[in-house]
Amino acid sequence: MTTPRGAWLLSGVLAGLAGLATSHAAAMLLTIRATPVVAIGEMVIRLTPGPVVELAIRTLGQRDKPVLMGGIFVLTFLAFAWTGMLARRSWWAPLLVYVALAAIAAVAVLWRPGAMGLDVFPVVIGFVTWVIALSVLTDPWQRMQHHVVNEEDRNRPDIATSSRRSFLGRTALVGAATLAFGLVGNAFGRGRREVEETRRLLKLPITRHAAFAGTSVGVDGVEPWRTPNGDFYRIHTALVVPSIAPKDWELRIHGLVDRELTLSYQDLLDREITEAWITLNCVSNSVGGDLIGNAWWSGVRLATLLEEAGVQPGADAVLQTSHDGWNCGTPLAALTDDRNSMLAIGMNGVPLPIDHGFPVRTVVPGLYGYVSACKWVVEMEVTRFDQIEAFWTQRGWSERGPVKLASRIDAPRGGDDLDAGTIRIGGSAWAQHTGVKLVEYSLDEGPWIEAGLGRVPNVDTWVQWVAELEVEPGDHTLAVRATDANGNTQTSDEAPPEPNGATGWHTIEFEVSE
Ligand SMILES: Nc1nc2c(c(=O)[nH]1)N[C@H]1C(S)=C(S)[C@@H](COP(=O)(O)O)O[C@H]1N2
Ligand SMILES: [Mo]
Repeated sequence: MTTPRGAWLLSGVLAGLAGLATSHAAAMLLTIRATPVVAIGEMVIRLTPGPVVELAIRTLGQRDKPVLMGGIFVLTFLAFAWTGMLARRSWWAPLLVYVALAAIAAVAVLWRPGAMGLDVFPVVIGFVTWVIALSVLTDPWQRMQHHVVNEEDRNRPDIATSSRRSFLGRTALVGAATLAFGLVGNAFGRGRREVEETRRLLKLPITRHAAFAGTSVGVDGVEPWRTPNGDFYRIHTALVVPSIAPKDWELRIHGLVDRELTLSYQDLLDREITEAWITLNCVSNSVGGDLIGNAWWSGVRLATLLEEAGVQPGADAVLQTSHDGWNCGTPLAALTDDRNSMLAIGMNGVPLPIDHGFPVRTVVPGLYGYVSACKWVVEMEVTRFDQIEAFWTQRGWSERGPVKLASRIDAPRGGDDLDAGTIRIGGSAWAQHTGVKLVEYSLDEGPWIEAGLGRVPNVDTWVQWVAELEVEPGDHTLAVRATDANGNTQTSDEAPPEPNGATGWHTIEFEVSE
């Protein structure tokens, strides 16, 4: 007896859709911007030769993207139907198709600018769903094929009927689950899309960054002095990033204060806006690492707000709490002295991106993010360090997190193979809120030589360094160290990031050929 073709086709298509639904839901829940299918679309656009793109735009006009996405959906649809047909004869053939589809999606997702390892997670979820759903759906027919061993059985209607019944039940189940995941993904996506739309339409009383000349030393391979928002490192513990509309945002300042303050977003806009270049970095950054970025921040000074609230004697900390429940304890002094600690609403001249804390986050020059840069901040309790524990201090990180003096080589990169002759080397150095006075480099453990420095607008940003040097064929090592404005030189002692920031000289190896 033969099993119905249509049922195999349907199984393949439904299993495929189920995988798309779970991967989409996973992407939305993790707020990964592109679902795998969209990422594939973007990859196709990037791979398509220019003339073809132009031809497509000329003939299709505005419809080019819908046509592309439609084409991708049709092809995946056919591939899914095919997996169903393949499942009829073998268990491994559909698996191969799934592996191929998942591999394409993984490459597409990871190839996006600013992609992170976690971005492949939805692809993995989709793949697992495909395998499970296909086996669940085709199981009744597989059994029927295997159990029908002798000729008489072939015509036993009871076997066919029970297989059909079992298949229909499973189809309904998988179909319902697919629909549910589709709806979940859609709902989460919509919440974020709406806030994103509100954010996009916001007109804030902030300036685009004031261009500050001379900050860049103009060496190829050195990270730009101003980090574009899309390239700014992102660190948070939230799996689902809060989507908060400005009208729903409120900050309560309370604790050891004379007057409690409750601020709305509009209250912030009505105040004087302060703008400044501030370099933010993560305590988890390893020597030479890239968990650091520099932006033009716009916001309201915290010193003014805390003065209004009237801080009481004895307080030395502010426990900040995010909408997502994360918290941090910040030294009160860093929020009330003359530095530009602020409740930021703008980043590089646009409303704070959602992933960077929209609508409001804290920025404190000179402290690592884990003790200060609370995103989606909704509560500030003026208190004492001996009364509190915060998210990272509970996990063994230091109570206070002043940024350590550090420097980095961006060009050349470790492992580069260069031509003999003159090369330009460079990178950056930072000692937020103290300032960097001197950067030196040493080639092949030779003497320390002073590098040139770019200009900086204040002591709260990183500074670029540059040098020109002659290199001869062979293997080389290059090290860098900085000295801060107080005359302290970076220690060569190597310390890991935990518990309060890495130390050591960034040292790289490169090769020079004839
Ligand atoms: N709500 C919330 N805020 C947070 C964090 C977090 O996990 N949750 N991480 C902190 C850490 S460790 C750093 S280094 C900075 C990173 O800010 P960014 O993602 O805008 O670069 O945010 C800080 N603020
Ligand atoms: Mo961090």
